[in-house]
Amino acid sequence: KKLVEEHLQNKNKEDSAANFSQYKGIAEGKNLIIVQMEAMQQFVIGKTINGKEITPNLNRLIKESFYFDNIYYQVSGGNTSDAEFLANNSLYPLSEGSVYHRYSENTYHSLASILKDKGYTTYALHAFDKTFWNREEMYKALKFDTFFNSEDYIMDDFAGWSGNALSDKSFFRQSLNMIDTSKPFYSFFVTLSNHHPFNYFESFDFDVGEFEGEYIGNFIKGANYADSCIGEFIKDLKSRGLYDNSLLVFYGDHSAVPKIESEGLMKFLGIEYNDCDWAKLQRVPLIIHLPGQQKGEVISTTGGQIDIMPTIANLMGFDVPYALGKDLINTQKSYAVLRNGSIITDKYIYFNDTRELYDYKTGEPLDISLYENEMQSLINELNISDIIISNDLLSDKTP
Ligand code: GP9
Repeated sequence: KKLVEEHLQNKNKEDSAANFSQYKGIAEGKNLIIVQMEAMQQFVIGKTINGKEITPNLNRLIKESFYFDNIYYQVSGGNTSDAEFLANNSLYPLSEGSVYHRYSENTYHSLASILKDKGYTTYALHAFDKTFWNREEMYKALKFDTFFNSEDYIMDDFAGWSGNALSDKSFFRQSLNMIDTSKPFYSFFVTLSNHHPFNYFESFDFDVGEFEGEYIGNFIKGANYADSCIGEFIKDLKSRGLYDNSLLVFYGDHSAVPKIESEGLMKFLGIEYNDCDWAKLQRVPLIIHLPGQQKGEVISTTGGQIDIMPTIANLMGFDVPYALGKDLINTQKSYAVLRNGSIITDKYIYFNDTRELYDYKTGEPLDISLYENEMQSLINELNISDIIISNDLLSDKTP
C-alpha cells in the first residue's frame, strides 16, 4: 500500500510540476460519448485499396479532431474487456485472466463513477449477452447506471462474428433512442461486428483486389463496414444536436491480425516482416473530437489505452489522482508499457520475452544497460496496478 501511495504521490507531483494545462476543461459539462471499436487496428486508417479509402468516415472525423497515431493496445487475457477496463479506469489489466471476471467486486475510481458524482447519467451499451466477459457485474462496479445489452435490442439485422450478433448498423441506430439525452450523460458504446475471423464479410461489396477471399481482405471489408456504421452514427449525432455538444472518443480495442496471418498483412503494406515493425503495427487509432472542433491535429506521443482516461479528464476538467496513465495532450512523456512487460517509447522498443532492446527508428539492437533504470521504473507501473487491483485499494478512497 505504501508503494502505491508513494508512486501515485510522485506521479501526481510530477504532473502538477509540469503544469501543462492546454485545453483544460474545454469540454466541461458536455456529454461524453466513447465508442470502443472492435478489432480496429491503426494500419487501415487513411489507407486506400484500389483507390478507395477503407475508413472514409473515420478519416473525415480525424480531419476535425485530435488524432493520436501512436497508441498501442495493452490488453491481455481479457481482450475486449481489458480494453474497456484500461480506458475507463487508467489501470492495467491483469497478466493472467480477465479483471472483469476476477475483480468485479472491487471499488473503482472509474470515468462513470466520477461523472455520476457530477450529476451525469451513465450508460454502457453492447448488443450481446450481458454475461459475456462478466460485463453485467463489472459494469455495476464501474458505476454504469444502465447496461443496454442484447435483451434490450431488437435483433433485426446481423453482421459479423459469423453472423450471430446484432449489426453495428442496427446497434447504433437503436442505441441513441435508449439514452436520455435531455440531461448530461456518459455513454460507453462497445461495437461488435468487426470481430475475427471476418469471413462473414467475404461477400461484402468492397473491392479488395488481390486480397479477395483472404484473411486480410476480409478484415479490410469488416473495417470498411464498421466505418460505414460509424459514419451513420455521426450523422445521427449531428441530426440530434449531440455532435457539437459532446466530447467524442473513438478507439480500437485490440489486434485483428494475429501473427499467423502476418504474411497477408505484410503483402498488403508492401513491407518485409521484422519484429520491430510487427510491434509497431500493434497500434490502434484514438480519435478525440472536442465539442465544436473544426480543425484537426495529429498528436504523435507514444501512449496506450491507459492514457485515454487522463486525457479525457483534462478536457472535461476533473482530476484522476489514481490513474496510472498520462494526459496525451499535455504530457512530455512518450511511452507505452504492454501487459507482457514489453515497452515502446519514441526511442526504443523493448521485448520482455527475449530481453532485447532495439532503436525505435533504425531497428538496430541496443545495449540494454542504456535504458535499464528507466525501463525498470516503467515496468513497475504493472506491479503498482496489480497491487491496487488485487488489494482493492481504491475501496477506501473517496472518488
Ligand atoms: C463480445 C465481444 C468480443 O461481447 O466483446 O470480445 P472479444 O472476443 O473480442 O474479446
